[in-house]
Amino acid sequence: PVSLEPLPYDYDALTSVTDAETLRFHHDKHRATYVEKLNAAIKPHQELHNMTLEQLLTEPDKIPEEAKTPVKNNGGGVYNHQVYFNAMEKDEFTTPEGEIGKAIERDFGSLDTFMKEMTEAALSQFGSGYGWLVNNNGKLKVINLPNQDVPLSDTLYPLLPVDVWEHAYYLKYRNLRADYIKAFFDVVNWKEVSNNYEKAMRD
Ligand code: MN3
Repeated sequence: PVSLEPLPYDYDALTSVTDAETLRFHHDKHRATYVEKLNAAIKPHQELHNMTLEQLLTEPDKIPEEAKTPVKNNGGGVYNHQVYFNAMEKDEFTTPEGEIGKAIERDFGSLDTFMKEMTEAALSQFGSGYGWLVNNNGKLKVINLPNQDVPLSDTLYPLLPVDVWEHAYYLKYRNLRADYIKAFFDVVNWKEVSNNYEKAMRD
């Protein structure tokens, strides 16, 4: 079974983007529920127990029919929240360095242009979902995906998500999704994004 990873920081560590109450609900309730429901969905199917989370999400042919939808939705919820929570850090605006910094300049022109495109993608996601910075065959790209779909395939690898489900921002920002996205950039953990990029280029 998959377990709930602890947050890599305190509940009050990200106050420039979110408050402790939102973070507590987001992690201890929403994220935990995806973990519980994924485990419940795979429990009756012995053949799924040795598959990694990535395999469960990228090899749908191996999933029995009745488990396909719950594995996709809840497995995606587990995976996406893992990438999201790890991609933030204690309040401190930093900028991407090294290879990821160069790749952002190469593919977007500047960090500002990247942030504009990422904001646009996250804002225009109708309903629940995420804005994503992804590696697309060696090129960085910004996309959005609905619900808990994962950008994980032969051609896509996730680098940085911004969760735009209302549970991520509604307590503090109400309907102002744009304000939440703007503040999100203040807590991006670029070291983690850089690690994700290295993984994407290696695999
Ligand atoms: Mn969420």
